[in-house]
Amino acid sequence: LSPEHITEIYDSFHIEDDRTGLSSETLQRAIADNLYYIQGKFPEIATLYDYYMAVAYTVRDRLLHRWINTVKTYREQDVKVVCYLSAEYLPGPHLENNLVNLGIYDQVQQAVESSGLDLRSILAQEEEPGLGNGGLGRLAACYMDSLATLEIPAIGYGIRYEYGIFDQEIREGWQVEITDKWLRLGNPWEIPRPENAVEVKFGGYTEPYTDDQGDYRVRWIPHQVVNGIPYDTPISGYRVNTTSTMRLWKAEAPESFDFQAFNVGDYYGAVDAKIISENLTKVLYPNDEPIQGKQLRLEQQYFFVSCSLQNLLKIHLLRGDPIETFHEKFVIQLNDTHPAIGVAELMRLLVDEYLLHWQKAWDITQQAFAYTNHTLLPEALETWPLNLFGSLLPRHLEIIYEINQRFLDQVRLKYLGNPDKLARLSLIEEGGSKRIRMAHLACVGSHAINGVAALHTELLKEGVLKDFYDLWPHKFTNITNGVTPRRWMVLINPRLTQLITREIGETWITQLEDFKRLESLAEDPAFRQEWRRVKRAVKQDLADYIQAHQGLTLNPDSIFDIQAKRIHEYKRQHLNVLHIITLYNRIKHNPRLAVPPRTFIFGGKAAPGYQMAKLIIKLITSVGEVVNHDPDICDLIKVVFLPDFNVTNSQRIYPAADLSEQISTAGKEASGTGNMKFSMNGALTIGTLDGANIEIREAVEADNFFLFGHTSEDIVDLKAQGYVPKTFYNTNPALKEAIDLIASGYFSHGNRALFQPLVDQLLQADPYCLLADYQSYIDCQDQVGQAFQDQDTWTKTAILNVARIGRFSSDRAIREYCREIWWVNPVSIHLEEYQQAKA
Ligand code: 8GP
Repeated sequence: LSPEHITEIYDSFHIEDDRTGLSSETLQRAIADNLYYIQGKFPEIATLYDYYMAVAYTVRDRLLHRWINTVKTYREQDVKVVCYLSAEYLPGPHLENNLVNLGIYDQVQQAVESSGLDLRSILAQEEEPGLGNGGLGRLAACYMDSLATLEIPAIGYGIRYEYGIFDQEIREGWQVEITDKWLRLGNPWEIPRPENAVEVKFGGYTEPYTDDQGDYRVRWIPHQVVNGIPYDTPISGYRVNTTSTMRLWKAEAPESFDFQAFNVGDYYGAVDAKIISENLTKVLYPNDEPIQGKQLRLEQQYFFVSCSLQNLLKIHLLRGDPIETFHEKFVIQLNDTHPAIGVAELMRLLVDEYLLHWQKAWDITQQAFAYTNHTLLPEALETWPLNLFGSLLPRHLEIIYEINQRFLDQVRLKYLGNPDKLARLSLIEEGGSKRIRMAHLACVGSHAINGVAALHTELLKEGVLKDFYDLWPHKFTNITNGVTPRRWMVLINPRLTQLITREIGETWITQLEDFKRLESLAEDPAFRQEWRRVKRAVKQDLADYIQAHQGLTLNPDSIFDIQAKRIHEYKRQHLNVLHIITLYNRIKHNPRLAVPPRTFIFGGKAAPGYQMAKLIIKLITSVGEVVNHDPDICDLIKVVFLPDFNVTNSQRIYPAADLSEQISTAGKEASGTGNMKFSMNGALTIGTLDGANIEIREAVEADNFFLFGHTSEDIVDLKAQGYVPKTFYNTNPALKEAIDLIASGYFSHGNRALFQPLVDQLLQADPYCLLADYQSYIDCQDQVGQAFQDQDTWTKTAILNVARIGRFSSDRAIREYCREIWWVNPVSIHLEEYQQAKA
């Protein structure tokens, strides 16, 4: 359009009050309107879900004009943008979060109530997007929230999985996986943009040619082309106009029919091709399973990365900027190695499609990318078999060879006559069958590499990435994770939010360090009493929920001792179980034993192919079956497994905890973020010196944290000396009794075989050193039990935990990324005046 036409359109453009107004009357009108015109329903036949959709569209309208102004401002001001590339996002339900961020919770509640409805039951209709496995995906969502709140220009790119992480049901104590059909009833938050579709190539071969300048060039003749369709979801910031974009890609066949196949009579073959393309974004891969041979997973990674980079280059050129300044306008964060293929893809785009010279393209690439590592577990470090990689991405394989050759030439100069060093650093793993090391590609192609907690970054530098650290120490930084206080406090714990805000004001919501002002209140007995009253009420809420859903009666005055996270041997849910059995045995031996009542609550999914993790779930539920119904126990111990741990369910859990279990083997948990959510909501932590626990303990101070277990150094030494778990078993009667009870079939109706694999693993290998940490854990739990008897001191400690947790806000983490890695600045968004007047 000509500029005159555009001005004309703007002049005639009017945003109706019904789409922007924030008064409860206007909102009520808008909801009725959307029910009628979007859902096509009238009140007599509308379902609660229809109302949810009507409210969601009403709120989305309010976001849209902030979103449009955001996009417009970034376009006009030529700002530098953060591009977060992540194969996973776990944003949780959008509606309530948007109400909080826009500051219209009360108005919408009133509007809904005037129509005779209840907001909580409308909110409960929302199906959350389960587009991630756990920590890594949820971190991406917290960072999107903080980026918008801090007014940092950002786009989050990812995959629009049709089926997210499976829903978990528990049947006869076992996990059963159910397909997550989250899109079944429609998704009001996303806007498809088919006009911005891009093409992604796969397979085929490459051929050299000489360009007009006489330069040697390569072109890629693919075997298959898939279309990427972007679906945009607006991400609101807290009480700012900035509304960022989460852009997720869906795969589609370029043509709905392959006409050639159709014409020769192969109708079904033609439809097959369509199905094959669309399979690409069908399902999220669960982690903790070997990725060996999962070609589709590599296809997914390349697909979303290629779509995203093509999209970025297009935005850059549309803004009228020359291709050479790409890295000045965009910085691309790799959320783990899943999008690391982006390094080779950007090189391909710059060299093959935009015809830059290699060195220029490489400078741009290295300056654009940065890489975050999220795990030290060797089984999670991605490598791809060379032949699989080459047949899927022949051009990228050539590019990786070239990157590697130039890189190793540099290494050779630095480490004369050290072939081991070369082999260790190479992007290609030699030996049996060659593989591409994605972490190495990420390191070589990035200007910054970070771990997610202080210990984790140190271990990266000493361990898996040591050779890279020796080569480029300046590239390494630590950025300890954080979580957003908007969702993880304001939204999930309104009672505590109100109490805190009444005392210290509301600045903490965006400056969590202001929680410091609670310190002096910890000394105030009246405040402590109110705090306790809030905690009691929140625990009662969870007890009611469990009563209603599982028919179990819980004692809200017992210690709510909670472990909620993915089920994994390194996270040691079974160590927690050993403690439960130990307590059980003690009470059985001495029925008059004075122990404070405890409710053990577990939540978490096991990867569908991870048998040992599934057996741990079965162990928890089986121990619960016995303990919960044993009259000798007099309800002193209750064990609950809450099915289907996801963002929605986790929101009921964190506020209700007295004790947060963070008991991974030291050196294994990169950071943890659940530890921060529990502590922020006033739980005390029992934990090892692992991940961010170390920094949390430093922040809240040692006296206010229950520490146990071997350090990561101890664990290394222990293993170096030849760890023999049996020794601990043979010399510790309580431990032996607990393990023997499992082995005896006591918890499995006499079936000794059931838990044998778990018992064998502990006695023969115990790779995560449960037995070595057992006694220290039990002693520490005894201290917890003691401490809980003194409710007043316990409360004081809880308040101090909250007061000192400010550092673990994702706002702090994002500020650090901005300052140290991204070099980006905030940009304020002003709503155009006539719109502002209306608002
Ligand atoms: C997780 C880490 O396990 C956790 O400690 C950390 O808090 C979180 O990332 C955010 O940094 N890592 C993963 O979820 C992960 O590595 N997933 C990929 C292996 C699939």
